[in-house]
Amino acid sequence: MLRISFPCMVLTLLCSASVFSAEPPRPNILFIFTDDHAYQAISAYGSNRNETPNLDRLAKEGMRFTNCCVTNSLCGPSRAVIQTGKYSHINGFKTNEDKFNIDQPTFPRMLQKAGYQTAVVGKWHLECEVKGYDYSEVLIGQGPYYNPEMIRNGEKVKHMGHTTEIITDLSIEWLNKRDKSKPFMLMTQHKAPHRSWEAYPKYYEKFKDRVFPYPHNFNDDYSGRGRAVLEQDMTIADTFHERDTKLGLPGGWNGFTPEQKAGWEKMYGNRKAEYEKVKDDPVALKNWKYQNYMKDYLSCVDAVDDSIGRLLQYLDDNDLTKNTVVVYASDQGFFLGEHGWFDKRFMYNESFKTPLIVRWSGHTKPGSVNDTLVSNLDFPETFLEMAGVPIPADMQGRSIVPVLQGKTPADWRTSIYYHYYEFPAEHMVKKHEGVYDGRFKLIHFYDDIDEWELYDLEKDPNEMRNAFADAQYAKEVDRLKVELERQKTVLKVPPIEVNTRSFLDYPEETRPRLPQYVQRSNLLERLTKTVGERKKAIQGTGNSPAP
Ligand SMILES: [Ca+2]
Repeated sequence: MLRISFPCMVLTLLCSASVFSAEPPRPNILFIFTDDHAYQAISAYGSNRNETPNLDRLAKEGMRFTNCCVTNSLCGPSRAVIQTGKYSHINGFKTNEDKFNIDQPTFPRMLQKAGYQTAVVGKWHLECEVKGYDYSEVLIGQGPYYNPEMIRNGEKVKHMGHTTEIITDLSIEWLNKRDKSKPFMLMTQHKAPHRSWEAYPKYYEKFKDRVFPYPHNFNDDYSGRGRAVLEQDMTIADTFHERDTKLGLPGGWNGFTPEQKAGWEKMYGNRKAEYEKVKDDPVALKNWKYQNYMKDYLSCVDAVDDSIGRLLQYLDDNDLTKNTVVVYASDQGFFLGEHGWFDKRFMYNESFKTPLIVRWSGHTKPGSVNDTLVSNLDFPETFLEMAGVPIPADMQGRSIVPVLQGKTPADWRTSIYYHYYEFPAEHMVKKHEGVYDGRFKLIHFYDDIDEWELYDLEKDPNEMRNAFADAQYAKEVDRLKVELERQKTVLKVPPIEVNTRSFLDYPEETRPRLPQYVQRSNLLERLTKTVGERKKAIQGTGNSPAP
């Protein structure tokens, strides 16, 4: 007779019990990520300029975040933060001029080690080899809107067609041929809607004759604020160049097919004639640029929304909806004419906050809206927790899994730290750091400046009035200065260097660190003139209303 000892029998029973009452399978993760997609251009976020039915569907079926703040509002740095869960000063990727050290710990590699199949398709922009993925097919640098050359697992591959559609096709192809015995983590990362917003005829048609409303601070004259906003180079009026207005040809024009050239002509053939009519009237010219900016940008968003629709449909058709977490986010926000601007970089809301929508069946309450302070810094920790992988102690964010389940921990962060480094550089946004606590925002601009700003977002949601020197806010200033120092200590931020002499005021021969871009574009000459005009305008009538 076979004798089985009692402890052994218990163990056998326990083992078989765990097989039969198996935990639910680990979820798949589909991370859909865009470049420069402003929350103001998503109808679920209340856009008054466009409709995004597929993103709206995701929000209706999942949780939408209203306070997802990035730590450094720039393309490459944001991606590095998501790979590592660490701030730019720790992961080493502070500006778009940097290269990412891919050999540091990254979350895709941790998921891969834990048995996930990992893939990335689309924009990579970390200026390094792709590692941590079973399959990768990425754009080179920024990549074009048409006919992209991509790097598939290390080999160059040329594609013909629209980049947004190609990235979607490749994502679906990979989903079809993946190893279905393993959970997956797929990052579908669009180039769109990044500058220079080159539309596809199919999407442009809808916007062709539309007239878009203007943000009410479209004609902001920057009064009541300091040198940082005065000395930037990112206005629709002054900084737009020929590719932005489509008076010039797009990147890769010579490789366009005759059909693509005809499509381009159909969309943009009238621009030169329209320009001739407005070019001598600065007000009409600025408005014309804005209207075209919206047509082009929102067409690119439309293509992204279609892509999301296709991916959601794929999950539905393949019985994957229930066990796949879908996360939609952008690398940061974008200005769509607010303060007269395009681009990002500043800690002001339009660029500091990024859309975040998460659908996780059985976990996120359908149609919920959450205002917890979360960040792109939290994404990798969240993915690791979803996959049951331990979160390394040196990651600086926090998993939002409990937040997604509607149970925000009592000790959740009450403020978030921000730091932007790329100066002097394109758009000339000065270095700054700051903290935001959900209502107040304290910003310190430094390097060739030493100026502070405070905004009360409840009373001044568009950040038009710097309240730093207002005695009424002295308490808030003191409190947030302490909080800023506390955050810097916890996050191990090195000290900053302050210099009060403006970059623009140095004689040419002694000006420090003049980057190539600044030399090439006559930026300083142009900016010096523009800043002079802005100062004069402030002496004049003050902010004029939007059209
Ligand atoms: Ca970006």
